Amino acid sequence: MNISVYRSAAAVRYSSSFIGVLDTIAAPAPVPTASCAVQISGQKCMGFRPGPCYGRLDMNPYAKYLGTQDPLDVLASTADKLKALSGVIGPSRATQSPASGKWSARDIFCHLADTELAFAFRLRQSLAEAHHMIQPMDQEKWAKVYPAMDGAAALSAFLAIRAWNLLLLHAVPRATHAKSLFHPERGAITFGSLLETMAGHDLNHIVQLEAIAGQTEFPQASGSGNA
Ligand code: NI
Repeated sequence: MNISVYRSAAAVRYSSSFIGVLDTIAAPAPVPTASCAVQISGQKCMGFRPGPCYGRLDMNPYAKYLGTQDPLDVLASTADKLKALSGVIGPSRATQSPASGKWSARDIFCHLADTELAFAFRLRQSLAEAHHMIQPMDQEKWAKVYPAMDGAAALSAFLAIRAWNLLLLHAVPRATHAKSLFHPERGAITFGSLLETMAGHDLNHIVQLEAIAGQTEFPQASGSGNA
Protein backbone atom coordinates (compact mmCIF):
# COMPACT_ATOMS: atom_id res chain seq x y z
CA MET A 1 0.00 0.00 0.00
CA ASN A 2 1.23 3.45 -0.81
CA ILE A 3 1.75 5.49 2.26
CA SER A 4 1.62 9.25 2.19
CA VAL A 5 2.13 11.66 5.01
CA TYR A 6 1.08 15.23 4.40
CA ARG A 7 1.95 17.97 6.81
CA SER A 8 0.52 21.45 7.13
CA ALA A 9 0.66 24.11 9.80
CA ALA A 10 -2.77 23.21 11.16
CA ALA A 11 -3.04 19.50 10.74
CA VAL A 12 -1.32 16.33 9.77
CA ARG A 13 -3.21 14.00 7.49
CA TYR A 14 -2.32 10.38 7.34
CA SER A 15 -2.99 7.63 4.87
CA SER A 16 -1.60 4.82 6.95
CA SER A 17 -1.57 1.07 6.81
CA PHE A 18 -0.31 0.67 10.33
CA ILE A 19 -2.94 -1.96 10.88
CA GLY A 20 -3.95 -1.95 7.27
CA VAL A 21 -5.76 1.30 7.71
CA LEU A 22 -7.14 3.05 4.68
CA ASP A 23 -8.67 5.75 6.80
CA THR A 24 -7.51 9.27 6.08
CA ILE A 25 -7.69 11.04 9.38
CA ALA A 26 -7.04 14.65 10.26
CA ALA A 27 -4.92 14.55 13.38
CA PRO A 28 -4.95 17.43 15.84
CA ALA A 29 -2.01 19.78 15.79
CA PRO A 30 0.64 18.56 18.22
CA VAL A 31 0.94 20.49 21.45
CA PRO A 32 4.40 20.02 23.00
CA THR A 33 4.40 19.77 26.77
CA ALA A 34 7.19 20.30 29.25
CA SER A 35 7.04 16.68 30.32
CA CYS A 36 7.13 15.40 26.78
CA ALA A 37 10.60 16.22 25.54
CA VAL A 38 11.92 12.69 25.36
CA GLN A 39 14.21 11.74 22.53
CA ILE A 40 13.62 8.26 21.13
CA SER A 41 16.26 7.18 18.66
CA GLY A 42 16.85 10.80 17.79
CA GLN A 43 13.18 11.52 17.06
CA LYS A 44 11.60 14.10 19.31
CA CYS A 45 8.06 13.38 20.41
CA MET A 46 5.76 16.24 19.46
CA GLY A 47 3.55 15.50 22.47
CA PHE A 48 -0.22 15.22 22.49
CA ARG A 49 -0.75 14.83 26.20
CA PRO A 50 1.01 15.20 29.52
CA GLY A 51 2.89 12.38 31.17
CA PRO A 52 5.63 10.07 30.05
CA CYS A 53 6.39 9.97 26.36
CA TYR A 54 5.97 6.47 24.96
CA GLY A 55 6.70 7.28 21.36
CA ARG A 56 5.83 9.55 18.53
CA LEU A 57 2.20 10.21 19.37
CA ASP A 58 2.11 12.74 16.56
CA MET A 59 2.41 9.77 14.21
CA ASN A 60 -0.34 7.73 15.85
CA PRO A 61 -3.29 7.94 13.44
CA TYR A 62 -5.69 7.25 16.33
CA ALA A 63 -4.29 9.70 18.88
CA LYS A 64 -7.29 12.00 18.56
CA TYR A 65 -9.60 9.22 19.74
CA LEU A 66 -7.46 8.32 22.76
CA GLY A 67 -6.83 11.81 24.09
CA THR A 68 -5.64 11.67 27.70
CA GLN A 69 -7.13 8.25 28.47
CA ASP A 70 -4.90 5.44 29.69
CA PRO A 71 -4.71 2.93 26.85
CA LEU A 72 -4.92 -0.04 29.23
CA ASP A 73 -8.18 1.30 30.67
CA VAL A 74 -9.60 1.77 27.18
CA LEU A 75 -8.51 -1.68 26.05
CA ALA A 76 -10.21 -3.21 29.11
CA SER A 77 -13.45 -1.31 28.53
CA THR A 78 -13.94 -2.24 24.88
CA ALA A 79 -15.39 -5.72 25.40
CA ASP A 80 -18.47 -4.54 27.29
CA LYS A 81 -19.03 -1.70 24.82
CA LEU A 82 -18.92 -4.05 21.84
CA LYS A 83 -21.25 -6.58 23.47
CA ALA A 84 -23.75 -3.83 24.24
CA LEU A 85 -23.55 -2.39 20.72
CA SER A 86 -23.95 -5.82 19.18
CA GLY A 87 -27.13 -6.27 21.20
CA VAL A 88 -28.53 -2.90 20.13
CA ILE A 89 -27.71 -3.37 16.46
CA GLY A 90 -29.07 -6.93 16.32
CA PRO A 91 -28.40 -9.67 13.77
CA SER A 92 -30.60 -8.31 10.97
CA ARG A 93 -29.06 -4.82 10.96
CA ALA A 94 -25.54 -6.17 11.46
CA THR A 95 -25.15 -7.11 7.82
CA GLN A 96 -26.55 -3.88 6.37
CA SER A 97 -24.02 -1.43 5.00
CA PRO A 98 -24.83 2.05 6.34
CA ALA A 99 -23.78 3.65 3.03
CA SER A 100 -22.22 2.69 -0.26
CA GLY A 101 -18.69 1.45 0.31
CA LYS A 102 -19.03 1.51 4.09
CA TRP A 103 -18.56 -1.47 6.33
CA SER A 104 -21.51 -3.07 8.08
CA ALA A 105 -21.38 -3.88 11.79
CA ARG A 106 -20.59 -7.48 10.79
CA ASP A 107 -17.62 -6.24 8.76
CA ILE A 108 -16.39 -4.11 11.66
CA PHE A 109 -16.62 -7.01 14.11
CA CYS A 110 -14.70 -9.21 11.66
CA HIS A 111 -12.11 -6.45 11.24
CA LEU A 112 -11.72 -6.06 15.00
CA ALA A 113 -11.22 -9.81 15.41
CA ASP A 114 -8.60 -9.80 12.65
CA THR A 115 -6.75 -6.77 13.95
CA GLU A 116 -6.75 -8.24 17.44
CA LEU A 117 -5.04 -11.29 15.94
CA ALA A 118 -2.47 -9.02 14.30
CA PHE A 119 -1.94 -7.04 17.49
CA ALA A 120 -1.58 -10.25 19.49
CA PHE A 121 1.35 -11.25 17.31
CA ARG A 122 2.87 -7.77 17.30
CA LEU A 123 2.69 -7.44 21.08
CA ARG A 124 4.46 -10.74 21.63
CA GLN A 125 7.08 -10.17 18.96
CA SER A 126 7.71 -6.70 20.34
CA LEU A 127 8.33 -8.14 23.78
CA ALA A 128 10.40 -11.07 22.56
CA GLU A 129 12.62 -9.41 19.96
CA ALA A 130 15.07 -6.54 20.12
CA HIS A 131 13.78 -3.62 18.02
CA HIS A 132 10.99 -5.62 16.42
CA MET A 133 9.94 -4.37 12.96
CA ILE A 134 6.16 -4.30 12.58
CA GLN A 135 4.71 -5.77 9.39
CA PRO A 136 1.73 -3.77 8.04
CA MET A 137 -1.34 -5.49 6.62
CA ASP A 138 -3.84 -4.49 3.93
CA GLN A 139 -7.19 -4.42 5.68
CA GLU A 140 -9.21 -4.35 2.47
CA LYS A 141 -7.63 -7.59 1.29
CA TRP A 142 -8.33 -9.18 4.67
CA ALA A 143 -11.93 -7.91 4.46
CA LYS A 144 -12.83 -9.56 1.17
CA VAL A 145 -14.11 -12.66 2.93
CA TYR A 146 -16.15 -10.84 5.59
CA PRO A 147 -19.48 -11.00 3.70
CA ALA A 148 -19.31 -14.80 4.03
CA MET A 149 -18.52 -14.66 7.74
CA ASP A 150 -20.57 -14.29 10.90
CA GLY A 151 -20.39 -11.11 12.97
CA ALA A 152 -21.37 -12.80 16.24
CA ALA A 153 -18.61 -15.35 15.80
CA ALA A 154 -16.19 -12.53 15.02
CA LEU A 155 -17.16 -10.72 18.21
CA SER A 156 -16.65 -13.91 20.22
CA ALA A 157 -13.20 -14.31 18.67
CA PHE A 158 -12.33 -10.71 19.46
CA LEU A 159 -13.45 -11.05 23.08
CA ALA A 160 -11.37 -14.19 23.61
CA ILE A 161 -8.21 -12.75 22.05
CA ARG A 162 -8.64 -9.39 23.80
CA ALA A 163 -8.95 -11.14 27.16
CA TRP A 164 -5.76 -13.06 26.43
CA ASN A 165 -3.97 -9.89 25.33
CA LEU A 166 -5.06 -8.04 28.46
CA LEU A 167 -3.66 -10.83 30.62
CA LEU A 168 -0.36 -10.37 28.81
CA LEU A 169 -0.40 -6.58 29.12
CA HIS A 170 -1.11 -6.70 32.84
CA ALA A 171 1.67 -9.27 33.32
CA VAL A 172 4.42 -7.02 31.95
CA PRO A 173 5.80 -4.14 34.04
CA ARG A 174 5.03 -0.56 33.02
CA ALA A 175 8.72 -0.02 32.32
CA THR A 176 8.26 -2.36 29.37
CA HIS A 177 6.19 0.33 27.67
CA ALA A 178 9.41 2.16 26.84
CA LYS A 179 10.77 -0.82 24.86
CA SER A 180 11.63 0.28 21.35
CA LEU A 181 10.35 -1.18 18.10
CA PHE A 182 10.08 0.05 14.55
CA HIS A 183 7.19 0.82 12.30
CA PRO A 184 7.76 1.04 8.51
CA GLU A 185 5.94 4.39 8.27
CA ARG A 186 6.25 5.80 11.77
CA GLY A 187 9.88 4.96 12.39
CA ALA A 188 11.06 4.33 15.92
CA ILE A 189 8.14 3.86 18.31
CA THR A 190 7.68 2.10 21.61
CA PHE A 191 5.64 -0.75 23.02
CA GLY A 192 3.57 1.90 24.79
CA SER A 193 2.70 3.64 21.53
CA LEU A 194 1.57 0.28 20.16
CA LEU A 195 -0.90 0.09 23.07
CA GLU A 196 -2.03 3.65 22.35
CA THR A 197 -2.66 2.72 18.74
CA MET A 198 -4.67 -0.35 19.76
CA ALA A 199 -6.80 1.70 22.14
CA GLY A 200 -7.35 4.52 19.66
CA HIS A 201 -8.28 1.96 17.03
CA ASP A 202 -10.89 0.49 19.39
CA LEU A 203 -12.42 3.91 19.95
CA ASN A 204 -12.46 4.72 16.24
CA HIS A 205 -14.55 1.65 15.47
CA ILE A 206 -16.75 2.02 18.54
CA VAL A 207 -17.78 5.44 17.21
CA GLN A 208 -18.69 3.82 13.89
CA LEU A 209 -20.73 1.09 15.61
CA GLU A 210 -22.49 3.69 17.76
CA ALA A 211 -23.50 5.47 14.56
CA ILE A 212 -24.84 2.24 13.06
CA ALA A 213 -26.74 1.66 16.30
CA GLY A 214 -28.30 5.10 15.92
CA GLN A 215 -26.66 6.47 19.05
CA THR A 216 -24.44 9.08 17.35
CA GLU A 217 -23.92 10.78 14.02
CA PHE A 218 -21.63 9.09 11.53
CA PRO A 219 -18.06 10.37 11.86
CA GLN A 220 -16.96 12.84 9.19
CA ALA A 221 -13.68 11.16 8.24
CA SER A 222 -14.36 7.47 8.58
CA GLY A 223 -12.27 6.58 5.57
CA SER A 224 -12.55 4.36 2.57
CA GLY A 225 -14.55 1.24 3.21
CA ASN A 226 -14.19 1.67 6.91
CA ALA A 227 -17.75 2.53 7.88
NI1 NI B 1 -9.63 -0.36 11.70
